[in-house]
Amino acid sequence: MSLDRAHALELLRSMMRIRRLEERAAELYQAEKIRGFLHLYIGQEAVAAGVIAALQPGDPVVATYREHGHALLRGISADAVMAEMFGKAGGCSGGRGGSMHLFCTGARLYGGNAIVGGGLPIAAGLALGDKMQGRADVTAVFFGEGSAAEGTFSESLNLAALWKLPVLFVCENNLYAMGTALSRSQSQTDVCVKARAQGVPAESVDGMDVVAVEEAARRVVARVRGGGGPSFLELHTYRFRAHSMFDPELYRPKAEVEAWRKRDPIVRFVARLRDEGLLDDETLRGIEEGAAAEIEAAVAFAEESPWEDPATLERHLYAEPVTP
Ligand SMILES: Cc1ncc(C[n+]2csc(CCOP(=O)(O)OP(=O)(O)O)c2C)c(N)n1
Repeated sequence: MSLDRAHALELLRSMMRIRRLEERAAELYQAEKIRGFLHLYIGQEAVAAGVIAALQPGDPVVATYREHGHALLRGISADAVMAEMFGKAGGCSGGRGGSMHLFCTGARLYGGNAIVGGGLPIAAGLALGDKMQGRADVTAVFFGEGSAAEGTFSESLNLAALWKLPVLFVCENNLYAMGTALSRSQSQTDVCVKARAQGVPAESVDGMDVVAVEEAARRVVARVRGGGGPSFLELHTYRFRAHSMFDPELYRPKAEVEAWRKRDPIVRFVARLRDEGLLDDETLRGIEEGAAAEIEAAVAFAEESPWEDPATLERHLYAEPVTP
């Protein structure tokens, strides 16, 4: 397929913004500026970039704890994402959520969810709400293959299929759930078979190829938006870094990591764009520098953002009193 240059560069820019954000987050974690848990997305950028490019700006997005990139591409500013990772008041969740709980109803990003499989019923609920209120939105929910072992997986797919809910299920299959390969925890290792068993049409795509991801997502999103009921995409991808910053990575061979690194979605896309004469050195440098400047500004914003006031610590724990 021939690529539209402006759009292709936008996809590249999306992936590079995520990569830069994540690389800086890793450094800031080592520097103890970001505390708690931190799960990096490096290697998987083509999935968020390709799928979100196929959505409308108002479509709800639900993600897991590996969601910094999804939040950024859904329109939450790098400032608000970074400040949230710092636990500062300027963060998109007011500093109360941290890395795993980026949230913004204005952008229709409904998490950032720490519970494996926890986003699936939230997505079904959002889609039910949209359908009942006559909105033509498509909810995209991103989750790992580890979620396919959870009860919420079959429950949510079942209801979505039964009620023809407008949900796009996006399984980011990076082969490991923490240190557990799929075949060690699930008798059925083909997640598409599991999805089809619940009546949801499913297909597998190369998740390291942003163009293939976007093409597949556009096709199925159109069907979902047209009232065809839910769809399921399995994206074969890989995280180049550890599960979280605490993971010694004893469960996978270094050669495997190296083999997947050769399929880096950014390096691969840059090579393709060069081959097709769509990218020159200067444009590439411009995109890299733009991403770096955006993230540096976000770090400065997070540094300067105040801590939340301890006097308000109980806010959001209890319902605010309603005066009649
Ligand atoms: C219900 C539940 N069980 C266990 C955990 C601990 N846990 C955190 S991440 C994770 C692995 C999830 O793997 P996967 O869904 O494949 O996503 P990935 O981390 O690969 O993106 C587990 C078991 C949890 N957070 N929630």
